[in-house]
Amino acid sequence: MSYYVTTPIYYVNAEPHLGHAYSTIAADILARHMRQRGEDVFFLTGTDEHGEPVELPAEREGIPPQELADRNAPRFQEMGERIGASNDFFIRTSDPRHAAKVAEVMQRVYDNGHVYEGIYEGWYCPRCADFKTERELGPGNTCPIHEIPLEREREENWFFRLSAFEDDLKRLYAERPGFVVPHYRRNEALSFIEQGLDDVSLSRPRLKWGMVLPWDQSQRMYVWFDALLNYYTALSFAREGEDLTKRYWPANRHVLGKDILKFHAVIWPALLLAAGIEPPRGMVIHGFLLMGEKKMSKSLGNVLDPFEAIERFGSDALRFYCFREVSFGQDGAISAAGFEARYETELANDWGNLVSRTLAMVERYRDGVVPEADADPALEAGEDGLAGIDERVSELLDRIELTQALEEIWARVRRLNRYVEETRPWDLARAGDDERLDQVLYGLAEGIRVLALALHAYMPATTDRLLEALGEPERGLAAFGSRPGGASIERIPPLFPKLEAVA
Ligand code: ME8
Repeated sequence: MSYYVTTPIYYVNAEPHLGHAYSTIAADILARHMRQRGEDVFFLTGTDEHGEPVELPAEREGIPPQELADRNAPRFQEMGERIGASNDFFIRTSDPRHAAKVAEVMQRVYDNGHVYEGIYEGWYCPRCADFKTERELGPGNTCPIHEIPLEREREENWFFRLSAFEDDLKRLYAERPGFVVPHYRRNEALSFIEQGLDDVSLSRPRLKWGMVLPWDQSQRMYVWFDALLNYYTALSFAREGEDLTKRYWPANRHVLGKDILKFHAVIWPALLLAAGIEPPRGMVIHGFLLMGEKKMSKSLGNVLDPFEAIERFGSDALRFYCFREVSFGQDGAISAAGFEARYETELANDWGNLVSRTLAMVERYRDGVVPEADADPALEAGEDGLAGIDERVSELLDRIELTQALEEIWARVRRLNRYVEETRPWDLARAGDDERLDQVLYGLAEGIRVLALALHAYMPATTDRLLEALGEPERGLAAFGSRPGGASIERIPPLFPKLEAVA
């Protein structure tokens, strides 16, 4: 089956920060997990290069917006590579192939009678590229996200008849209970729809940096229309000489932050319906990473640089930390000190030591060959038993419980550590209890193999190293079934070296 997952496309007004990396990692975990399940996955990310969020900072720097985009888009591409994102394509909305497809879709919306000319008046935030309702305004008519004073704007423009889609949207939400997850974000979006929808402005006469409307050359398109369509347009040109639309559309999951819920959960499906295109199957809304009490954001200047964090801790540690520290879906504070603490206790000690000890004991007591033995029922059974961990993780990831799935895996890491303490293989070796030692070493080697497979979507680089050392070429779910002993293993340097050694 096909599985299409996307991230938001990020504004190229500045360099990427950890908030962007967070969405990309979440989508990457889903993409990698679905590949492990043998699905035909397409994973898209990219950059949003039009509109005032890019035009205004470029103007301040005195350079053309395309130049700013050309400078920052490669940084987002590089961020993806550094964090181990396995995206199949990176879309840039300044790509003329995107523009051509957007024009085609928007012309259909026009031909279907869903746009009209009118006058707009409202509070506009140029950083969000969004009009705020009176209810959304911060104190003193400020943007609640960027904390800047907003201007009251009045202008003539084209409107998208969003109000006409109220019933269609309600039906869509009723038919697909999992359309927006988590459920509290679904309720938020639905209550927004139920309060009654206003039409939205589709073009802006003052805008200099954006796509011209196909039916009115005097106006440029409001950036959100061109941006949302990236998820659809990319499939038509991502692969040279092939149109992937039929194969992957509609998307299974759009991953995004709660700041852009309304655009995705309300405007986006309506726009697709207006163009006669099937809406996406679902979207995943996460909370904000906070530094202290505030959202980490470029404009507030309190960002954690993902490049620096990777330099110090490695990309897998960063991927792990984000999903372990902050319960996926909720807002959560992160900090360098918290990262360091989790790195030491959970990655270097719990997991890293378990791996090192197991490999060392197999080498010392069994010449580096995993003994042939039957599985120890003590490791398989119970709440935190190894049996069925693949199904448990799959079931949780189907519900987009990224933090809970990781906790399930971690419960088994802790269990294996307890097992080492309880069975004391060194005593078994001293006492010459070969049969029991075989069983314990087999259980530990199998345990870390299965957990490495389960952790693979979260920490692809280090689990690859470990699985190679264990002589396990497979990454798919099929490999979760127990493997007989006999494999030769290799000792490898610590997966997560102590930080003193890193610094
Ligand atoms: O909104 N915590 O782009 P953007 C968690 N171009 N996630 C965060 C975050 C934080 N502190 N900060 C940013 C745009 N994000 C539009 C999107 S999509 C068709 C167009 C993540 O550069 C999160 O996914 O402002 C958020 O929704 C997105 O970056 C906003 O990125």
